[in-house]
Amino acid sequence: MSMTNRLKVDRRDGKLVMAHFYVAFISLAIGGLAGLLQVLVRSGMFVLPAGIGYYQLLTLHGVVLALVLTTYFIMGFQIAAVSRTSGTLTSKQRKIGWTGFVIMTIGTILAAVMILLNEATVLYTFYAPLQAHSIFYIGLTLVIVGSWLGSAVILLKYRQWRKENHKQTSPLITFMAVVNSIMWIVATIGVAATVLLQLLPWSLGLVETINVGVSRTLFWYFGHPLVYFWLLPAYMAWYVIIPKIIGAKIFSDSLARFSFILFLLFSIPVGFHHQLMEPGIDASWKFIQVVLTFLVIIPSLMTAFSLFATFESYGRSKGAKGLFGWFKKLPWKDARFVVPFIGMVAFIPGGAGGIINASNQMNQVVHNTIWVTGHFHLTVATAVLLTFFGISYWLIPHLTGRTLTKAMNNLAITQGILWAVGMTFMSGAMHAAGLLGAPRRSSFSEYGGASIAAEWIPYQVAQAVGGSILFLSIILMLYIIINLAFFAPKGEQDFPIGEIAETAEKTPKILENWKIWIGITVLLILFAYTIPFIDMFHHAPPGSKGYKLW
Ligand code: HAS
Ligand code: CU
Repeated sequence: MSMTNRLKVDRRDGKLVMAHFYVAFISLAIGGLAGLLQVLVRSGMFVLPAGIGYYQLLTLHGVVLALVLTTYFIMGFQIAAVSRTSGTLTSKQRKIGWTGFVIMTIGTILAAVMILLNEATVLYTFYAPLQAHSIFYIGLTLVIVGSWLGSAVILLKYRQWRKENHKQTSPLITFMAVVNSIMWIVATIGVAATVLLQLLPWSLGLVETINVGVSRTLFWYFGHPLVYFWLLPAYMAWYVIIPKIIGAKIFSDSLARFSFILFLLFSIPVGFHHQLMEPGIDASWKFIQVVLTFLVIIPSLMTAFSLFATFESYGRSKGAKGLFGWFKKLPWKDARFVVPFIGMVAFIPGGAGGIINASNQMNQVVHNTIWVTGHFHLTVATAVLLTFFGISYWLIPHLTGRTLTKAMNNLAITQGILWAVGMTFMSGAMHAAGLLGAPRRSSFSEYGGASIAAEWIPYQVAQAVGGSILFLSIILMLYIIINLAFFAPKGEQDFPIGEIAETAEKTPKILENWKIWIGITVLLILFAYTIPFIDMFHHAPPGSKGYKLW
């Protein structure tokens, strides 16, 4: 298989990828600054200048980081990975990629402008009955449509590869990008439905009221697979790229593919674990979706197992002894490994917190507290983001024909360590304050001198300390990225793609039988959602008018 792998991403494909990355890193700068200001406000020691609202800032933070940065980075990375392993894009495919990029960018600008004008202070989940300006929803629609074109590029390239390579197993990372793209398309149908059929006509005044339950359910039908859409590209790097960087082999091709298939099956029919405290959904359907949520934990446990196996067998091949001797043999001076590794470690408590969230009764303790914010800053904002940073440290010089110098490599390790320290403070304090009942998504308040609120304040100060360290780390990150894009010495930087261990089993053909997997995905979705949706329409309370609470 590795013989069909080309070693370099074509220059024209590289430009398309870099265009995505520029938007992603501009978003990081804006979102990071917003985050810094938020922790300062919440420490009680800082007031926002110039009439900027706390919730306006929080909306900006969530939208540019959770939605814009992630989507652009992922689209860019997947295109690079597929171009590297399945061949340069055809000019038609590249044209579709650019069209998608332009449409997404117009949408992003429209949405961002409405947030800056304080016409869309609805946070990144844009829940009804909070009502934003219609242009905000039009912007979101364009982002979704643009991302479908970006996904189409991946699927078209894969189809072409399949035609040209009968009977062979596809390159692993291409296969993974295909799974993520299919999942994305199926999931975004939900958010497109609520935006186009509910939120947009309602914000335009074409209809007076909205069915809030249906809208939130369609949102979470999309919102949960959204978090796996962020995670899977990190897993692509963990399964395929990290082994090559450390000089090991991929533990098992079939296991990696199978875990991705499980994500496709179980990522979508689980949205109710975000709605466990909501009325209007029968408890038995919540229970069923909680069971499905526990099934989607399995592929992550498989991933953890496979990574430990890779690390341990590599260490032993280098002569490591004892239970943990392999640990010392890992390349601790290579930022391309260390930065994502910090992400992997963070995902252990991050994932464990997720299991707590999903456990029905425990959700009552943590729901809508800042514990949840702590959870997703470990998962998306550490495990995923540090992996994306780790990827950028070799992919950007690869695409711009430069090299990661020793000095930048060391700076990148510092960046990762600063992130770990800052996030330990910030996320740790968020988890602790959440258990004491501190609400999420709320500006600073002493709640009329309530003694319980006084207990939260030291944690809010700790969050500000952590958030400030994280901001320093972002500045370092941006400095390194600018160096790698424009100033680093010319040279060759590898695009590492791991090879499969000789001991691994042959990959069964059924793993590429899309009819079966997409079929089961659809059946599971219909099973988990049909009756709850019928109930929601049947027993709908009167619709809600729009609220503008800012
Ligand atoms: Fe979550 C809320 C449940 C994973 C993101 N989650 C959120 C929100 C976000 C988010 C953004 O059930 C807030 C949404 C909002 O605004 O309201 N989550 C889970 C569960 C998992 C999970 C069960 N979440 C993620 C991932 C995210 C993410 C991944 C982003 C990327 N989450 C919930 C629930 C809520 C929720 C409820 C709603 C809460 C509420 O009430 O509102 C699972 O997928 C987690 C499984 C993962 C593991 C960890 C495996 C470990 C690995 C690392 C191996 C490392 C190695 C290296 C080998 C079990 C793979 C170590 C080496 C050494 C030497 C140490
Ligand atoms: Cu979820």
